[in-house]
Amino acid sequence: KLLDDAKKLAGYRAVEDNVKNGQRVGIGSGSTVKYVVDKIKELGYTDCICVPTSFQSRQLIIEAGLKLSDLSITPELDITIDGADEVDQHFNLIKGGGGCQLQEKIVAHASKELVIVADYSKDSVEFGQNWKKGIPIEVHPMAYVPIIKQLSQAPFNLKATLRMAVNKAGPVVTDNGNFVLDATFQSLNSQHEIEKLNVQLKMIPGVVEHGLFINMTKKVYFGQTDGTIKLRS
Ligand code: DER
Repeated sequence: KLLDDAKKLAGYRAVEDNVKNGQRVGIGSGSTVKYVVDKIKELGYTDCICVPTSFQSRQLIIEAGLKLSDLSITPELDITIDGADEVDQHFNLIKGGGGCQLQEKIVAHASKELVIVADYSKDSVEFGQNWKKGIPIEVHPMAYVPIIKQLSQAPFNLKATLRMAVNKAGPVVTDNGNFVLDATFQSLNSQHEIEKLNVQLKMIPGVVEHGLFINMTKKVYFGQTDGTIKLRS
């Protein structure tokens, strides 16, 4: 309940502060973003044009009766509001807890601004301080075994495991038909190392996208348990 209220606080305030009726809005994925859509609807912003980042996000837009579009029709967005699994003091994000990182990063990249909404549990100083499940890496199914092997070696030294589904036999299959690896790391204690990894991961054939969102946002709303909001910007 406390956590949910914190998510709601962040989602509502981010919309109140940043969205105007008629804007082209990227809608992220996850549980916090649900409140973003609720607030857009509540404010009656029926002229907003909304682009989803997953089947879940698309359903939220449709069920709220908001205008649905896609990047083919609306290739440039004014703002994307999305959740995160962790945000460190340098605005490095770990995303992909919900397995939606590919479309989230594409839509964020197509936006003039990315605003993150999160509950207090995502608020970190050091990278990897709170989120211990590793970096989500979306991979083509044919290559997951060789990629796990390559990730275990230098220069990565990551322990990657295939994300298995809970309500389906076998691995999680993303909205794009790919698998997800969760890659835990010992220490990534410099911005330089994080930025290097951000690029190196994408160079591995078969890696489609990953959940490191580096230098993509400058504004994060953290909902607190006491009804307040902590804004990092
Ligand atoms: O998958 C993602 O990147 C989502 O944004 C997600 O990790 C945030 O999830 P939450 O809002 O349900 O905590």
